[in-house]
Amino acid sequence: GPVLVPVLGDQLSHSLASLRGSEKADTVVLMMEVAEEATYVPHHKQKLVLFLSAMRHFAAELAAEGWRVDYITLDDPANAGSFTGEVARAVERHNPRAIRVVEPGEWRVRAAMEQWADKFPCPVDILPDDRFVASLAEFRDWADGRKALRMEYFYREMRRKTGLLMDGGEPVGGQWNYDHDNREPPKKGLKAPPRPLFAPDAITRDVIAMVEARFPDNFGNLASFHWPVTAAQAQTAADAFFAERLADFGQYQDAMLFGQDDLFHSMLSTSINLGLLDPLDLCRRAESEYREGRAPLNSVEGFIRQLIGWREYVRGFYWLKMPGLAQANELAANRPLPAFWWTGETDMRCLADCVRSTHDNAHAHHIQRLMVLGNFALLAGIRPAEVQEWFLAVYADALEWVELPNVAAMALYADGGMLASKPYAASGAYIDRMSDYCGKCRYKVSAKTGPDACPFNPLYWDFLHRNRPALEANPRIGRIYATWDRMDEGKRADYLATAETFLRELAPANAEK
Ligand code: FAD
Ligand code: DLZ
Ligand code: SF4
Repeated sequence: GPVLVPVLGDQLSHSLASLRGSEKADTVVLMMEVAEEATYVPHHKQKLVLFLSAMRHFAAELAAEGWRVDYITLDDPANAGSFTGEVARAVERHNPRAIRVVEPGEWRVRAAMEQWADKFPCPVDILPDDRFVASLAEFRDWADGRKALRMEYFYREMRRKTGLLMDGGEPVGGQWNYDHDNREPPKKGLKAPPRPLFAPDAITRDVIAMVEARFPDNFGNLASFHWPVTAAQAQTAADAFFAERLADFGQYQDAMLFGQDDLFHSMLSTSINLGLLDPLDLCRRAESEYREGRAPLNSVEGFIRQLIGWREYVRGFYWLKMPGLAQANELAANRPLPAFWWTGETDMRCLADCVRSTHDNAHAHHIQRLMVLGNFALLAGIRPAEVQEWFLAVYADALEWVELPNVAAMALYADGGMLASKPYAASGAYIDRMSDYCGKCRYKVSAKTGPDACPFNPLYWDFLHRNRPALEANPRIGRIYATWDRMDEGKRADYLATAETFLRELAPANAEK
């Protein structure tokens, strides 16, 4: 029989290792829409449409190139409902002499895939996913014997390996990292150019109808679906980013403005994570924007660092720390996820705007995820497992390998500081400095305690007080306790009482999705 090549929903790259090593005449490409992937978390409707539509477009492209594609739709009455079940059916149909597949992005799927060799009568070859700069073995070697795994040092290795922004052995401009230039508050009246939107074509409209029919109660809005679903559309999106937004990307990377959901971000994460864009190619293009004088070094270095630094690093971290990372809860946080994370019904204007953007776009930008949503969950002590599930469900770019390290380790400090040297905890002043959220908020960011106080203010101190045994010894945070200890006792009691009142009144989400 032929070689069976299963291609998963985040493997939509024509250069995929399993396709590169195969002969068209001798191969059946298997693509599977399965209930298990559609329901393992309650995905945002746009995320469901994005994956399924992009899969259908990719299958059509492969067929047009002459590949034999066996495509199973979600509403096929014979659908077995899981990758393993569908591969079993395909083995019956095609009697393959071998199965060749690229390793999956998620641990859950890897565990299932490792059973295939025993289940099926033919050999199963699981190939490394070489769409990353660092192999998993390379990351393990780098991590081996290190006490803390700081992204910055790994990033320098990736700069040397790729030669990106290098002048010989030295970093361009003399420094590795220009992040200190990338923390500008937004200027009054700042407005980013709009990004290209991709209207749903017939394939996407079919998927939209299917998702509305099968998942009517999932979170999210489909009227505003306009993600790129093909490599060509993703290139158009990338072109627009390089031409119109890269130059300001660095400066306003941490800025937040009410109702401006994209600002100067690339909005390319969905396309990169699905495999429609090659991250290394994007980095080379960004570098040439710098070399040709069209974008400043801080923007270009920042963009490249997100891709060959953070993105590569969190992937290595995920595979190093799984399966424990999914259960990690170093700070023993035990509060249920609040209902407003789904409804957006809160007087906290920053959070309401972030939940609204998440609902409307299946996207929020990094600082909204980290310093508004993540910071709130950290300070309020929300259960990591519930926060993780929410992030995995609601963002169109969420695959567990990238979501989990960002949520558990970066935002919630649930790993106890392997990734971050201290918790990203901040009071309302940080959000006020970096955004225009606070002016029209029903809470006062300058009020520290009492019913009008910005909840981030008392929650900040409540968090530090509650977690003192775990955090006091941290040299980067210990001195904050000196400030706390110097406050008079009445003030400290007011902080704790204000936090307690706020937390008591937080309605939990229960089973509501
Ligand atoms: P840009 O700001 O334009 O950045 C460029 C690219 O760099 C992104 O497309 C992305 O591929 C990469 N990148 C940037 N930051 C990170 C990071 N911290 N980790 C990995 N890659 C990064 N990113 C995801 O792709 N999927 C997730 O599920 C996800 N969950 C997150 C959860 C939390 C709590 C936090 C703090 C961050 C999360 N991120 C996640 C990282 C980051 O927020 C998104 O990649 C980014 O907002 C995507 O928008 P963009 O393409 O406009 O990014
Ligand atoms: C996210 C997702 C969804 C919603 N549906 C599918 C699907 O039906 N078929 C598929 O191949 N992939 C889907 N995906 C992406 C997978 O969850 C992703 O490829 C794996 O989790 C990676 O290990
Ligand atoms: Fe958010 Fe506090 Fe500002 Fe309101 S005052 S927008 S709750 S940071």
